[in-house]
Amino acid sequence: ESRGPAAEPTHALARGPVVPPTRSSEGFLREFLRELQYGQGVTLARSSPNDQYLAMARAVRHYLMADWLETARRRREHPAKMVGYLSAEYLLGRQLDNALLATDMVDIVQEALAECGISLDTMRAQEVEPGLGNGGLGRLAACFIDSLATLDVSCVGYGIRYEYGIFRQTFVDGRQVEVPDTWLSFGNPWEFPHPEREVEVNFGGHTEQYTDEDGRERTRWIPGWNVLGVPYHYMVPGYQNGVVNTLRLWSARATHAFDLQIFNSGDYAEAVRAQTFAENITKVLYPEDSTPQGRELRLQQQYFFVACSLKDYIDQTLPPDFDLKRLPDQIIFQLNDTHPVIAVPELMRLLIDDKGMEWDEAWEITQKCFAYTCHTLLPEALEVWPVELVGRLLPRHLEIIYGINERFLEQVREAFPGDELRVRRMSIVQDHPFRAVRMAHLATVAGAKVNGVAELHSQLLRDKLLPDFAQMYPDKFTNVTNGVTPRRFVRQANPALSELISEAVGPGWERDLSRLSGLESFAEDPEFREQFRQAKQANKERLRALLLVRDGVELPEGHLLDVMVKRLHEYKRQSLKLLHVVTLYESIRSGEVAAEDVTPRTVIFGAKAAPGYHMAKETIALINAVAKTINADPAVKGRLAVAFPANYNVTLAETLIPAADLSEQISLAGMEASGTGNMKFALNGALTVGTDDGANVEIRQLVGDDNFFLFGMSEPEVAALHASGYVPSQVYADNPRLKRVIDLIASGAFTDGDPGRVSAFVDDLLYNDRFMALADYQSYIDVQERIDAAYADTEAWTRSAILNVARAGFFSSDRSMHDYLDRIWGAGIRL
Ligand code: B1N
Repeated sequence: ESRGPAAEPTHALARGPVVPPTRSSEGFLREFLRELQYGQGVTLARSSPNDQYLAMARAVRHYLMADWLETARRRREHPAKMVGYLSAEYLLGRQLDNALLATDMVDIVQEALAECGISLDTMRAQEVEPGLGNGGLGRLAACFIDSLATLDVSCVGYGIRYEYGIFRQTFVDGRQVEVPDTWLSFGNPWEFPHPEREVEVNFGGHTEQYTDEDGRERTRWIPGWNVLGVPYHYMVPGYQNGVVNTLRLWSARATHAFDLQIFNSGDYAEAVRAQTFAENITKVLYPEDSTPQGRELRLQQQYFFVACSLKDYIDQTLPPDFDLKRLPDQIIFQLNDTHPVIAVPELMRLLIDDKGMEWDEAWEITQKCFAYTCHTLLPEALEVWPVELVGRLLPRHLEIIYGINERFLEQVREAFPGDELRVRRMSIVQDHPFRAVRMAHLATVAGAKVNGVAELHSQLLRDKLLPDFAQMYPDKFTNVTNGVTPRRFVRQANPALSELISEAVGPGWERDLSRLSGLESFAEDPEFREQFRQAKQANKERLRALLLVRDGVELPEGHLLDVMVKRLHEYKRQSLKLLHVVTLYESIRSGEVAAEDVTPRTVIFGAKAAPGYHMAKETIALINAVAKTINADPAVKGRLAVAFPANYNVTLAETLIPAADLSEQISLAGMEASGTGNMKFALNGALTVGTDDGANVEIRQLVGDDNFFLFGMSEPEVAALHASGYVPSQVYADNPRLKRVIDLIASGAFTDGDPGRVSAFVDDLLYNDRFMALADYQSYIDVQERIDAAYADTEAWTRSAILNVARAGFFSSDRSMHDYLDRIWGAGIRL
């Protein structure tokens, strides 16, 4: 398709560069009113808040447009190596505030809106956040593309435009009920559809051999059906640096040919059904975090978006005459977990079948174009796809996977002669318990590099999850500890603290977070500590106001705010937190401690459970039941409260995290790959109570033992207990306090006297307890008692909190990106 006008423009305006609108409140007002009147087609007087929001969002967008077009031009004209970030999830969070911060327009916009009688806060509240991810993995992708734009690295994020993102969580009688996330229903001012850049994606059918003109034996894929992928572009602005990168999300449509064929057959209803069938592919985000269910539609989603992305890159982004031998000089595709790994055989297929390359050459190129990030240690989280399914959906890809595996296993046999057990362990195709493709093995064999997401995780990845591979390819394995963007999670989420930081260390720390170390000396300054406490207090007030209108919850004042927010999963051990809450409650109720002697504490939970995850849903119901009982009991009033606001998401996190005093990071050691919430809390001046797991290890090393509450078994201790045989019921029997707490829950004290509603939870703890909550119980109770005492020493606590902020600069995702550049993406990517 040709681009540009048919003839040379004659008017200066048409030749000139893109002119951004005037940066003043009047300039913005003009853009806003133009969008309202000409874009929405309403007058200010008749406009709804949604009209106003859409118009103002588009007006803000105008200020990014010149930079977006200029960044794209620059990248075309100086083609540096690009990062193609392949991720099935991007948990972006709201866009408006991020765009205002990137353009430094908050004040201008606020003033202009005030002239119209509109409050910026009302506008902010209109936006439904794009929830195109489940949790940490999706949010990480969003932080990474933010950092790459801020560092001016050429990057396109590729992903899926789910019509329904992560479900909205509601509670009915304390139990989770999922409601569809209709985030697109009021219009989306942040996306740019490009139907003219649609690409075709094939599925099904069979393969056949043929002889080409040069007499070569070749294979071709005769697909059974296909769909179209339409790209939607999103701006990814850097922080006040004139750079705007692109996020390209794909949406599925029925192909026109297919449509037309059926339409011509006269079966209108059938034509519409075909449409629906195709569009199903990007209909909904699978809501499993960490434990994907092997559903056919999910594999369709995965292949759909990587096929679109590779085709788009090769056919539309590279120059038309590009020599594909040089592909590794131009792109590195980063695989965000195994979800996009089907891109490996897809690139092989493109190079061999479509471009006529020989296998060995295509494989050499492919191996340089991919790198793989693993995000888990749970064996059940490693994706495997049944051979039968892959063969039916992607018959050519299955052949290619077999081809890769055959050659790979030959190398294994060469390196380890006679070790057939090893060959079977390492094979990309497993035979037991069913024949399936192991996507992590495929990614590891194909990837130039394989990384874990925190030091401990990378070590366990090498030693426990993929030891055979680490032995064979020691140089492939590396670590990049995760990070979070300081723009969204400090600057935007915590204006009070941000102002303090700027006063202390000067401006610009948002793009060089190592400068937070300049706060170190301020920890000793009583006046600064007082200001720091005031900032925390202001954030608590903000949270109070939000929870009151959002959830009808009234937070008590003056409490230690103890926060556990993350997906609900047994390995994360919300159950252990609950045992602590019931322990506190029981000790006051029984008169063991006087209420006046208890450090007042409010515990806040936020967690979605995968809809099919039974034990997780039982845990949610029990947390709500315990909260209801405790909050209604005058015996603990003013001393202990529990809140569980529904639908924890990025937007809530932005208000919740800055208000927290205590960050709960209590997974069983060796289970949480990294965690990223832990980093956000530390950067916002909460102290961590945590196990020696994931990135907690590095947080503790950096902030120091005195400023971190460590408890529980270490990973080697967990392994030893597993090996020696763990009997949770014995722990229960041996610990009278634990026994009282579990007996209280089991008695139905929190469930209207009904033990039936808690028996699944209790039985699992006593007779299974896969994640050893009972084994860590006493240690957890002990550390929480130390926390109560520590919180009472206000000055010492504040000093520790400041030191957490000062020493957590390492956890900027900008640093993570530098590490990817140094250790994985290699030379050729300009900075
Ligand atoms: O990825 C985060 C880590 O900080 C967390 O520790 C880790 O649990 C998380 C299948 C996942 N691992 N695996 C997933 C998500 C969705 C899905 O369908 C797996 N998420 C993580 C960032 O590194």
